[in-house]
Amino acid sequence: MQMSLSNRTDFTFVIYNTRWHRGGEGRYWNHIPYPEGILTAVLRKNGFSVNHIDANTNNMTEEELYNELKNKAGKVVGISALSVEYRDSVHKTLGIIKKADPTIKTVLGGVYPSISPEVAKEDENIDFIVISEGEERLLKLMNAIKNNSTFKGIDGLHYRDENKEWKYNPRKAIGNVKNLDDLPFPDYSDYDTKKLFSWSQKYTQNFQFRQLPMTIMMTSRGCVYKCTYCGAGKDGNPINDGIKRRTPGSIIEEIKSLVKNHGVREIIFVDDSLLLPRDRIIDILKGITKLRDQGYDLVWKSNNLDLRHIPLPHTIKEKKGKDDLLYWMKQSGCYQISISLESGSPETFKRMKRPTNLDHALIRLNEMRNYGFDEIASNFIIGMPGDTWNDILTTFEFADKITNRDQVLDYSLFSIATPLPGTEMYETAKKMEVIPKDLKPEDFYGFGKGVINTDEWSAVELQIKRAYEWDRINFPPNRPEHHTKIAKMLGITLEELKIWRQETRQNAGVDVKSADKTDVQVFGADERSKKFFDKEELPGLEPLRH
Ligand code: B12
Ligand code: SF4
Repeated sequence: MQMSLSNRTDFTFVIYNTRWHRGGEGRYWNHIPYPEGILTAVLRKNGFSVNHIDANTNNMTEEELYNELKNKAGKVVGISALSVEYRDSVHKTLGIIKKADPTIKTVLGGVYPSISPEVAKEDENIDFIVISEGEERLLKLMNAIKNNSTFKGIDGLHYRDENKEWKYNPRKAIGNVKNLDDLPFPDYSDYDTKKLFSWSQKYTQNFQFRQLPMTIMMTSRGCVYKCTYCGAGKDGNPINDGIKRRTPGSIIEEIKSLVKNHGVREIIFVDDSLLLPRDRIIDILKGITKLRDQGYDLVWKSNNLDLRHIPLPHTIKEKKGKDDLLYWMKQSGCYQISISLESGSPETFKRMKRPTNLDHALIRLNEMRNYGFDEIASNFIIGMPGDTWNDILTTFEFADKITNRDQVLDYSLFSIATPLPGTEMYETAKKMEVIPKDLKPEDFYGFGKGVINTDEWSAVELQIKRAYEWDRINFPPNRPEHHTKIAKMLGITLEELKIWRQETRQNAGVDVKSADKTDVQVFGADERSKKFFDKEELPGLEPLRH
């Protein structure tokens, strides 16, 4: 039954079911409604009513979402979308929303529509696209809809005029959120966070947890670097909207509220450059250490720490002092390090515009071991436009050396360079004519499938090489204990690891079904999740240390 317009909620956030990707082939992604939470808090603070429909956590079918929308959808429905290659779940969801009620106004925001609005705009089920930071823009949009006034003054907004033609109000050069400390903390009150924060996602170290419940936080926005393969690196890009950082005090307050309201015991920081400037991060880590000393049972990690920001040992003035970053990381409960070394070839680093000194990298990795970090993973990218086959081999050699000879790295992940729209690499690949002229968004598949072909090497060769090198470097037969360690980091059994490796080799890293079907560990299927699910009380300040 449809609600009458008068008592309808003003705004509904829908989280799409990531399993709808590629006609239901997979792949599931754990989605914490962090942007949705912040935007909800902003809207509620300004008097708008908001509700949420989470098709992902609740693994809804299309029909279930349709029925849920019939019952709950507000006058305006919004979706947050991350990456262009996962857009089909987004567009499917938009279709269901309009089918449930064509009078609903739909608004799309997030990285995908911000970088690729032209792709998103092809969907006739979208009414508005908000580019870049949404806090002020969404509020202005909601006020304009409520007051039936013009959209012309809202920068960074794509909207349709009375003839259904798309119009765009150019985005101000630098985003409109001036001070991140002014933003409210994310509002998760519509969610059963005991469930939402107690998932684990197999086959990725990023979504394995030491303690549940867990959640994500971003303490700063923007990145100081200009890597050619990354959307955040390109000047003027909507996801490069100036560098903004929250103060340590506000971050500690947010952590306290997450513990108090949701029993959070683990945090993943998702900043692009968490470790800069050093004073700020050390103050944050001292704050977390203090909370732990007071009995807060907290650990943390980050999905991507920049190795270049770890101080070289000889530069530390005072051990355990203000500049001893690794000491404070350890003290504050950081238990796993994910970095992006990206290459082993000096020539590739130039192409990436990513200045890296590999001797220093080795010193830093050794130092991490000295401080007791025993779960260190690194990303590598192979096959940049302009790379020679030797550059590619050099990267594998380097990864092998630091993993198996020096044993300062525990797990190496290799991605095939993918020229995503909005990156400098995309422009270069077009100029060099190493990607098809009519490259379509659906050609982006993930980072196991190449789209670049050069005179020297082909995408298929890279796929095969990547699959076999990943297997060789990470799983040498003479280090069985290492296999066990990686399986533990990825939250899988040795049997699952065996099948995954086999499937990766046999399919050259593409269409690897076992790793794509990560939704089997729905909440409660995982023993650690179950532990909290079965409990009536949130774990709160239980003094459990790991
Ligand atoms: C955390 C994260 C993830 C998490 C998701 C976390 C979660 N919510 O549970 C996980 C691990 C699942 C993930 C997965 C992937 N990710 Co990711 N991820 C990020 C990361 C590091 C932070 C995102 C975040 O939370 N930002 C904080 C919030 C507050 O910012 P925001 O999302 O931009 O939201 C603001 C605005 O965009 C806007 N907004 C957002 N939503 C909405 C909605 C409405 C209605 C409105 C009006 C406004 C609005 O307002 C918000 C507040 O200002 C970004 C890097 C980055 N700097 O953004 C990469 C990033 C988004 N990921 C990226 C990629 C490539 C992926 C994967 C494809 C990785 C892979 N190997 O397959 C998958 C795709 C998943 C998918 N379904 O699309 C790329 C996307 C590049 C591109 N051009 O498409 C990014 C940009 C990293 C990078 N620099 O390359 N990711
Ligand atoms: S890859 Fe990382 S360091 Fe490079 S521009 Fe992107 S976010 Fe910054």
